[in-house]
Amino acid sequence: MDKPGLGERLKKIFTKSELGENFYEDFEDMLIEGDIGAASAMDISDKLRAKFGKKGPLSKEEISEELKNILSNMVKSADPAVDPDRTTILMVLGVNGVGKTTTIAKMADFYRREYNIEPVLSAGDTFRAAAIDQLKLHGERLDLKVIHQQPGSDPGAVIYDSIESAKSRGSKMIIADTAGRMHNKSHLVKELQKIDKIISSRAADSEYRKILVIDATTGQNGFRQAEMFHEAVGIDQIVLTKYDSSAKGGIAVSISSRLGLPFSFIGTGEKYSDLKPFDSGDYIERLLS
Ligand SMILES: Nc1nc2c(ncn2[C@@H]2O[C@H](COP(=O)(O)OP(=O)(O)OP(=O)(O)O)[C@@H](O)[C@H]2O)c(=O)[nH]1
Ligand SMILES: [Mg+2]
Repeated sequence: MDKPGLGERLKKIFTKSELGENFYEDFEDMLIEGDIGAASAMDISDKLRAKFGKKGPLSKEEISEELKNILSNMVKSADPAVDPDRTTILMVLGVNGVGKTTTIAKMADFYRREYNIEPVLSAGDTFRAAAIDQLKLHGERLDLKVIHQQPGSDPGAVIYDSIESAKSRGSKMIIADTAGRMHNKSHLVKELQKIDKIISSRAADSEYRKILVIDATTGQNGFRQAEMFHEAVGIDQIVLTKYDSSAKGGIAVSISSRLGLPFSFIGTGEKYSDLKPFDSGDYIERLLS
């Protein structure tokens, strides 16, 4: 945490400028530095201006309160709840290194604890041998079945097998890993669309969710990732990871408000228990602290 959070910065600009044009300029800069993105920063600043424009001078507390209101209308959360009587298929997507495999293990642990289901883990990232081994290791630690094939094999086939295996074992959940890296972007998109088609064809009676993992430390790059994956396959829910390692983390604001995508979980560490259902109130509190 090398930089102060938004709350600290707000304090600074509040003591620096009167509530005039300068204030709003500094305010927008502050939001942008907090990874909220230029478009959303302007949007927030316009709303604040519309509320307080001619009034002034205001206290930091008043601004903070209104900022919380504005943000809570921009950041959407999705309930991660599942129906334990119906099969749920979670396809986990995201660029390399964002925390997909770790999040899969954490979600498996969460659903077992909360819903008493035994998820089948699917090693659909066949691009690297290490990715398969990593998921197998989590499976051993959690004592969960991991369906895998050789590195380089067809991820669609691995996930198909996983769905069949879950069916025969009576498991109500499949959580599938996917590769975040391919030879190039169009390869990746094509591959994901192919997997999506296979799952869709097997998911008639199931709840099928496409879960995108976004790393809170990657800044506005995260917005472009969300746009790319959403365009490729249509994202249902997002998990924000590494919120513990980011003093900024405003990325959820622009993704949620501009793409309309909700967040279902937030990751705050490397342990299995460091994953909580996303609470937009908590997220905003922390963002402004
Ligand atoms: N601090 C922190 N670290 C995390 C969190 N989630 C994941 N990590 C760490 O981030 C690193 C990458 O995680 P992985 O799960 O391997 O990421 P991935 O997206 O599967 O990566 P690839 O398979 O290489 O594409 C690991 O060292 C994880 O322990 C989190 O919420 N907080
Ligand atoms: Mg991985």
